[in-house]
Amino acid sequence: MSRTILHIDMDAFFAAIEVLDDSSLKGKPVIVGGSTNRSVVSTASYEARRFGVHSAMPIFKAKEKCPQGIFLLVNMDRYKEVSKKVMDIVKDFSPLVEPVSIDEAYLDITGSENLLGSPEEIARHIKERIGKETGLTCSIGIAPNKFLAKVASDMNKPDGLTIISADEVDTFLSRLPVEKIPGVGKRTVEGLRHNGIKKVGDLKRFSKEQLIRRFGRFGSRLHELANDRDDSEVALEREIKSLSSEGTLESDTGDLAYLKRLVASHADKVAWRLRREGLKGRTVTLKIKFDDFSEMSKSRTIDYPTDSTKIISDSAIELLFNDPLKRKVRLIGVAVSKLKESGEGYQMDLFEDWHAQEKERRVDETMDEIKMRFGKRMIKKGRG
Ligand code: TTP
Ligand code: MG
Repeated sequence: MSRTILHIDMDAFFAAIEVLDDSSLKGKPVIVGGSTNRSVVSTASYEARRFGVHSAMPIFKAKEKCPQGIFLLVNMDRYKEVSKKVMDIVKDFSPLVEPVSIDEAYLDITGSENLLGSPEEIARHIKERIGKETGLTCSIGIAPNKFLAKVASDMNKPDGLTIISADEVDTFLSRLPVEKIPGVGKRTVEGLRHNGIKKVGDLKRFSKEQLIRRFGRFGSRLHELANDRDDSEVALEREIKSLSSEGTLESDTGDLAYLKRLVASHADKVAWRLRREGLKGRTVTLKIKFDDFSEMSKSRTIDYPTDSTKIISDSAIELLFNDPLKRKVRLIGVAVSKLKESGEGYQMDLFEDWHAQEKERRVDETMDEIKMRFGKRMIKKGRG
């Protein structure tokens, strides 16, 4: 059955909120990002983009390109508050809403025509309500699948509304440059071009097997997209109750120094995912499976929710050293539960070790920034 999917993406989100909160910034090149010259731009207003400033560009470079720019610090709590407002509005239009990032969501409105009007009318109505209730503009794409809806929302930014109807899909794909595929990096684009593939439609000449051979797992996705077989569904937001990372060892061991390193690495992964999801947790659990397949898990609840690599890692390592191991270990992992959103108040200055925590927070922030820029595998803390 043909579906109708909407993709909504707010325009210059962080920068637009800053302008909303300070009308003297209207029409000016506003750049939101980190505080030091080593940090990067989160986003820039469309005025600033004209100078060549864009997300992920180092701040010092943005300053070179746009010396008259107004540089502001990220105010995540405020952006989250607005994001919630937007998501609440969107949820009035369909029970099937999938928020994908702070400023973006998919809606499945298949079969809503009778109740809410044509897809275009629904989109206009959403834009109008977001405008009235938040003072911000968004861009919406409408298409028969998620991939094309996302591509469409990006086509007429800002304040855009783009519709790709079912009978336009083929023509659209045959003209769509491959670099517009979400998730396609420079290297893949080069690889594709090297094979004479410039448009998504050009991929049709290749079988699924050929594409997999050349591009790995992503090849199968490329085949789907080119042949209009993006069946991925709009998935409801699930509440995350706990985050974990675990792994089976290459061989069973009782080597505590080695296990300690593994625990630290799992803790690092969990903490990074917590920060990425904007969550903090209070209970740290160490899970162990022994060589006879018996399992054990030990937990420790700390006084305040955390997303710090060091705190989670230290707690898990403490649990590891608490009691002697009764057998060799086959699998080990770390989980964090009792989660809450990072923004939900906790007065850090109530704690004596505020400075230590603040220092760790900065270390984590720097690590995260490097991970985002160069890929997760690049760095591991030199601990353990
Ligand atoms: P985007 O929707 O990619 O960008 P945008 O909303 O600022 O601009 P556009 O009009 O092109 O949609 O991202 C949403 C927010 O996420 C953005 O305002 C800031 C943040 N962000 C970062 O912090 N770092 C990044 O590298 C990107 C791409 C976004
Ligand atoms: Mg956006």
